[in-house]
Amino acid sequence: MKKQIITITGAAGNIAYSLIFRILAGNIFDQDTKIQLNLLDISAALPILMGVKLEIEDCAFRQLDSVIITDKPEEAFADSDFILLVGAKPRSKGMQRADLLLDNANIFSAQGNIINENAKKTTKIIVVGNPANTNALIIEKNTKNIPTENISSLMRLDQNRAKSILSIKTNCRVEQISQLIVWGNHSATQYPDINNALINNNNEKILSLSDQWILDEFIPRVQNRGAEIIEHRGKSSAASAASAIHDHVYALVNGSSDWESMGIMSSNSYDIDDQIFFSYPLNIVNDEIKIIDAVNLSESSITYIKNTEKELISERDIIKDLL
Ligand code: NAX
Repeated sequence: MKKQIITITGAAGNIAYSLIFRILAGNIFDQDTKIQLNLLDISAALPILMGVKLEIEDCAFRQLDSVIITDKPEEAFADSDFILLVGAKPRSKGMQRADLLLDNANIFSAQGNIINENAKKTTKIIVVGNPANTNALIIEKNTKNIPTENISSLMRLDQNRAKSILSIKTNCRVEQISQLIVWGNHSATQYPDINNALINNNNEKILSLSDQWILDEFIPRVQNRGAEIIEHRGKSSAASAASAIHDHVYALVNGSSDWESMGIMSSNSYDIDDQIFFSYPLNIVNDEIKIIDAVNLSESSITYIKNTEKELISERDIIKDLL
């Protein structure tokens, strides 16, 4: 029997409540592969985790092997094939962004050290808790035993949002759209780049879109979609975030024929500072993530890209003591 161990942190939270069921009902692995879930949260959340475990069992998922619930990161990370770092502190009323950054940075640096000591070298780490890209950098610096290329941060939610907004505008299906990517940070400075996008492998429809729609509607709508969801739901994105994490892990396992957006350690590609996690257009082939070279960038695209790079450098400055 083949088995994959998936660790989810923040497992008593909102995203996890969708994510767990999306993974177990999904098609990331072939149907003969069983899944062991290691669910980690803080001690106060253990009763909730017990309720979640009972619900998982009640689904009688064919692919489920077992569920471990724990407040001990050492136990949660042991032997894991995928570590989904979702758990983080939410921003409370009156809290400054820098304080949140530091609070969450401390969580990620502590978890990085424990992963380094307890996880397999081959484990793949996906950082979701915000600020996801900068937390991924902290994880990278604190997991010397794990190859850098095994660490990525979630940008697929932003990419999915861009695809769905474009599909509604152009009256086409999402699967007809390709090469639509998001550069930079998972924040309002991200750059959803429509310039290389295709519909049915053709750029005619994209070229017919007005600059006014792209600049004043499409880009800001994708950048601020998280806030738009909060405005309507009174809560942040959870089901769509979970679905995007599923898609991200699916692409890591099965590869991707389309361009993917993920935060990965920059290696000066596209002249971006080499010590930040930056979302690039990527291909994933045979378990290897490769930045797509020579994507066409207009002057305006470079301005957007430099702006989001600047934000990531300033986030890094705030947490530099933890690197
Ligand atoms: P919730 O507040 O519902 O859940 C967070 C959970 O993390 C809680 O159960 C909490 O007890 C747990 N937690 C806190 N500290 C922990 C620790 N040290 N170890 C283990 N668990 C810990 O938040 P939720 O809506 O699930 O969002 C989780 C994170 O995802 C947030 O940081 C959020 O900002 C981020 N997001 C990132 C996205 C991305 O695309 N990268 C999109 C969605 C989401 O906004």
